[in-house]
Amino acid sequence: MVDTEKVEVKVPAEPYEFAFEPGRVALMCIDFQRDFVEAGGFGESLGNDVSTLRGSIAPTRRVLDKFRELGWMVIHTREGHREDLSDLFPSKRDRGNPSLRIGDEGPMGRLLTRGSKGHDIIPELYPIEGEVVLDKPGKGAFYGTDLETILRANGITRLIVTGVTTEVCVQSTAREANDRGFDCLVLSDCTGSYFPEFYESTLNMIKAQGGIVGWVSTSTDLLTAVDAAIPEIGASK
Ligand code: C5J
Repeated sequence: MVDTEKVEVKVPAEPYEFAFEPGRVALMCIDFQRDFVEAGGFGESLGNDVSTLRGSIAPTRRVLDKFRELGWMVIHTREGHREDLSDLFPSKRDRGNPSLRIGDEGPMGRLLTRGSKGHDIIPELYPIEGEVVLDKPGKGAFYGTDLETILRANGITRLIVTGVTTEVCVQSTAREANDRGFDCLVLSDCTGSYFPEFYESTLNMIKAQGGIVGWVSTSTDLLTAVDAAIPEIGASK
């Protein structure tokens, strides 16, 4: 009988291997919302080409499926605001003087407003029962939420990070996690940006200086490492 706590999944990563124990890891799916990923949403209203994000969906789905199969923790986040916008700073609403602002009516309902179609998670990665769905008013998933409590209550110390956009909510969350003592592995093919140069720079920044913010790998390397560890994990189930 193998003790699951002693099983280690060893993922090839940069700047060096990222190892985790199954019971201490959670998958973060950050802001895979229609508002960022689909036409007619908040991202497009800011003038972005949202098609640049879509490549991250299928690899994330493969990782999500594996976490579901193994019963490992999954956390989905959604950036957005209360219907009365009482948690929306004027600076955030007005910045850039866009044609449509947060809370305004768009083709998928009110932009980045809880309860609207655009605020919800895309069907491809839609949460299932038992997965945490965390609504957040800011970019980082720790700001103004109970994420830290949830992670600590569940013994989680390491995060597998996916989501959009790389340099905004993904990076903010990885930095917040790092400052709180959580280790983050960002999967490069499971994140996307409207700006290719920001995508590259962000991943380089995260893994620079010996992993000053975290580690970077790919979904394939993660899944191969998990599958290599599965005979042991399976034996202990
Ligand atoms: C943005 C996010 N880009 N989820 N939010 O405003 O990255």
